[in-house]
Amino acid sequence: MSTTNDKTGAPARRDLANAIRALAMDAVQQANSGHPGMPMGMADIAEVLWNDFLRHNPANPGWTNRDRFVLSNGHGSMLLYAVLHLTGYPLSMDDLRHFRQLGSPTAGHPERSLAHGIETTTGPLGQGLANAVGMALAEKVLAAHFNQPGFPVVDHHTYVFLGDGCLMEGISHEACSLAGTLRLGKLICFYDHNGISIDGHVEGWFADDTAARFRAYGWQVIADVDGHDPQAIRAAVLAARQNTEAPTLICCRTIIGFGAPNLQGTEATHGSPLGAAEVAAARERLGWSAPPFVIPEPIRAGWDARDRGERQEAEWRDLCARYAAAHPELAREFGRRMRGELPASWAATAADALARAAADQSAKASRKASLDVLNVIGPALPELIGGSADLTGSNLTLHAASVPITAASAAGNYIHYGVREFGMSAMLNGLNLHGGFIAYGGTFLVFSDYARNALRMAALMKLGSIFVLTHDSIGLGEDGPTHQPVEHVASLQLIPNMRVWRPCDTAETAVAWCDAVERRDGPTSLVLSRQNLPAQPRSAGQLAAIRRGGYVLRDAANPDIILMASGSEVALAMAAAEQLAAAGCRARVVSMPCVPLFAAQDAAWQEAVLPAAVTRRIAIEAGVPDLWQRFVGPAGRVLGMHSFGESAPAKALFEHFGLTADHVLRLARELGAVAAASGK
Ligand SMILES: Cc1ncc(C[n+]2csc(CCOP(=O)(O)OP(=O)(O)O)c2C)c(N)n1
Repeated sequence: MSTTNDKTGAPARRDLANAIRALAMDAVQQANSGHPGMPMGMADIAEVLWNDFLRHNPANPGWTNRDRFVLSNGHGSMLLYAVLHLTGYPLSMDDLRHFRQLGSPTAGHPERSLAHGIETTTGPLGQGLANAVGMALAEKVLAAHFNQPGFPVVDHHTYVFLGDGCLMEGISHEACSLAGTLRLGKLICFYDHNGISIDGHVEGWFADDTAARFRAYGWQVIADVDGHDPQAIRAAVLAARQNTEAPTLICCRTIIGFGAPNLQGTEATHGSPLGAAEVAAARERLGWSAPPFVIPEPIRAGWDARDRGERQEAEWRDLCARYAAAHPELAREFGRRMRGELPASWAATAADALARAAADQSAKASRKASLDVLNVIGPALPELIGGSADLTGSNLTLHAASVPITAASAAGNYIHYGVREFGMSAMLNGLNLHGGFIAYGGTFLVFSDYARNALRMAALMKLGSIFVLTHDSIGLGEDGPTHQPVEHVASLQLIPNMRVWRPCDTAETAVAWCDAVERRDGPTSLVLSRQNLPAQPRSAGQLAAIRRGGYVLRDAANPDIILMASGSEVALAMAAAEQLAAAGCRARVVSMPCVPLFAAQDAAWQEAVLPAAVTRRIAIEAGVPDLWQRFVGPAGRVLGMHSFGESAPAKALFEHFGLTADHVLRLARELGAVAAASGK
């Protein structure tokens, strides 16, 4: 390599950084696809952060007290893969050679894989940053829950790389504004201020005074740092760590594609291979003589973090052992929380919540039923951390044991997120990614659109985030069509691995909550009503069957017709079944609070609930009809919404849109169910 910079003969810092540049150029070239510019531009920053500051153990990527590192500008994934490989994570050179290939852990954008040291899935710009805000908040709250004088068992930083794109995205405002307000002092972000995005030089579309913007949020800003000067970067990180009262943004001036002699500083390096000639020229310019995918031994040794990581973790384990001796109960609880195990009492808590819900025969909004359940499970689940995007009184997310988290006190379990649905949802994901928490947050169902990509990312990452989505339909009434979801339940169902519950009463709401808490490999959307819903009578067997997602709520031997519904429309189906019975028609009512769960049941259950022989079927939902078609079949009908709602009292709206028992009766007659019954 070109130089050594000290008497020890250790490689110069620039040479260490060039290992990232070479790997990025070569992997992108090999894949003929990818983004070399950012890794080449941020390589010097990564070298300083990873070699001088980051506390992590490549042999145990999931070490509880590791620093978290988030690559929010995820298109620069090769930077992350390179440093993980170089520092000693189980990410092999072969994996780097297979960048962007099927089955390789080196996907186009980083995909969460703790085994490889990838903390979160990034790529949708800005969202990694918001995840990181959630992680930094998790650290602060956990520290408040568990640290004792002389025992800082929770004590780590959260570092983020981000670019112009992340800062242009609105979610960066939501998350960073709250991070400043909550004084997340151990969050340290590096802004890759290279002046370039895909369309070229950003002045024409991004001329903010970013430093002033972040100072206004209450951040410490270290402006104008030369992102290619290790000493300047080091000094900035030291200053960032000094300030524990405010998050820090380090604005680093960098050159995108640094080292590519003809293309650096231009958008040409952003997202395409440099080409063989330019790669060769860059090697020359950088003084990097090793062939592709070869790391000279001194460079490899300069990066290897395994010994340091083992030592750091061992020190922490020693601290934990002393903590366990001094505070045995806290230590046990800390271990449980970080392993993600529910308390031993959970089964009893869940049974209690369900028993109370089943005994409650009062008519109740399911959002209120949800609060009742939270009042039972909340005090028994210290890992449950809630919040709302400024709709606490509407979402009913604040339970009796909720304690708000403030800038001054992190020893709570409730976050007033403010009007920031997307930021909140991505922060929920960050809280869940960090570990130690089961995070939920509320907003109106209709605003799940604002948050949608974070819900999608929760599903993609298999996170147990819980989204409390109230005001589920035209049933919210007077606020009108801007607030009345029509397509949202169906559209959430379309997200793979998203479990949507739309309970019809208190008992189903209790089951939905318990299922959401227990489900740790995917998110749940709890869709809840504003208006009161009557309690439905159930046998013990029916109560147990709620967990199947779809079950017979009102039976009739040899049914002439099946009515099926979810949420508020179950009561309507029950009323219609009564009226049909009066006309001699035997109607079965199927409650379907969780379609994906029902769809996952075995064929025998599905046949028992929806016998193929009964082809007269009507589904009722105050939403778009499309997704019910699969259950009603070609001969069935769906009574749903075909337009946006209107502003009026709920009762008037159900009538206006034909969501009535009379209408169900009419359809049943059209299907011949009543005639068939009288012919028996
Ligand atoms: C939400 C979102 N919108 C659009 C994109 C597509 N995209 C990827 S990188 C990029 C430009 C980012 O510019 P910058 O952050 O300055 O990255 P750099 O060019 O410095 O690598 C865009 C628009 C994306 N990944 N995520």
